[in-house]
Amino acid sequence: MISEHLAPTSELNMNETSAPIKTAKEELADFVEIFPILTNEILKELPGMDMPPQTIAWIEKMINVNVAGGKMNRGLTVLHSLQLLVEGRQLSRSEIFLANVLGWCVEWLQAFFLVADDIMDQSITRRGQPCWYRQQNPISNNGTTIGSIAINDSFILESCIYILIKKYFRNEPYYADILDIFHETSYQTELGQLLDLTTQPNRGDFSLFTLNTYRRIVKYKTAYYSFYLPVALAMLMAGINSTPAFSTAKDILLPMGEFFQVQDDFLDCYGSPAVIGKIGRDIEENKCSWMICQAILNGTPEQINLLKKHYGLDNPSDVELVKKIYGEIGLKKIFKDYEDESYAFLTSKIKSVRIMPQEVFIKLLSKIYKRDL
Ligand code: GPP
Ligand code: MG
Ligand code: MG
Ligand code: MG
Repeated sequence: MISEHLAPTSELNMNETSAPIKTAKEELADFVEIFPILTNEILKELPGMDMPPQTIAWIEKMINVNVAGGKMNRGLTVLHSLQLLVEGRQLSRSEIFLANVLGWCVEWLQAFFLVADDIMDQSITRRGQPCWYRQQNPISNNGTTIGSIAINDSFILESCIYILIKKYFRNEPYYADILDIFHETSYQTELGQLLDLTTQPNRGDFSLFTLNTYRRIVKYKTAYYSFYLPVALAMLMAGINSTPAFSTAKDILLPMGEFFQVQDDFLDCYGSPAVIGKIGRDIEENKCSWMICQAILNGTPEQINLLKKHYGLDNPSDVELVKKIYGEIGLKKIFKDYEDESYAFLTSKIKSVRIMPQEVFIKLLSKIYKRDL
């Protein structure tokens, strides 16, 4: 059981008073509260690096727009998982703070990816406002947009992660492990993004749109960073060093991440932009989406031929036709059945876990099952 893998309590608790038990709302407030502290850690180094006020203001705005304002599920998962991993013992205030710092590092990583992803996917909105690269350049006096400066901004967001980790974790025994996992996860996600982007160019050729290809893409582009990373960080904080525990976590969290991306693809087509904060573009962008893979598996030869003609075109009437065929094939029902099957599959996998508390996984699954944003 988990206690065998934990560092001695004294090492984690450091004679501090335990924090009082919090409601979910208070936990969220604690998480949100430290965001300005972390942003300030980044900003306060800049005058000493001879950065002019205009540049500091740019970075401040860029961080506020892109890192804050998401669902924060990934970020909060670090603390939630740590709490469950220590099995009943109350966390100290400093443990809660450090778990939340790591949670924000995951949110910073996500911001780095999303700023760049929106450029690559030619997306229009994110979290209910124009994507960063489409926003007005605050410095320009002639109404130009941020445009390709957003590429560099995404790099800056990535660098912030390592500034924060160094500031708060350099003396922790697991410092090298968290650096490694952020680097490894970034690489996995970048490989996933490459797989995503390279299944996109050949419009009308459906040979790459198979479930096997799809599953490889989403495992790499989404599951590692969104599901495995936050839990693995909590495990490292808890002093877990058993390889089988990390393998077990991966064995559940990667399929859970796949399920999450299938939902993302479904919502890209059928979600409400007012709720999800983004306007779907998977059809226009010729993406190897779960929707098109399922349409190919379930459609008649005539329907598939029509899809070949109209999928991947940035034109509202073609998109409408693709959605009409999706409706005829019954993709909503196919998705609903898949969601129920995935839930049953993941639940039964979780029930067989012995090496760590099952609640870590149950909590995550309950956050995403039947989500509409
Ligand atoms: C989600 O794909 C995957 C990512 C955001 C990872 C991007 C990785 C990079 C290395 C840039 P998506 O395009 O379906 O997400 P969304 O629907 O939110 O645009
Ligand atoms: Mg993308
Ligand atoms: Mg995208
Ligand atoms: Mg998407």
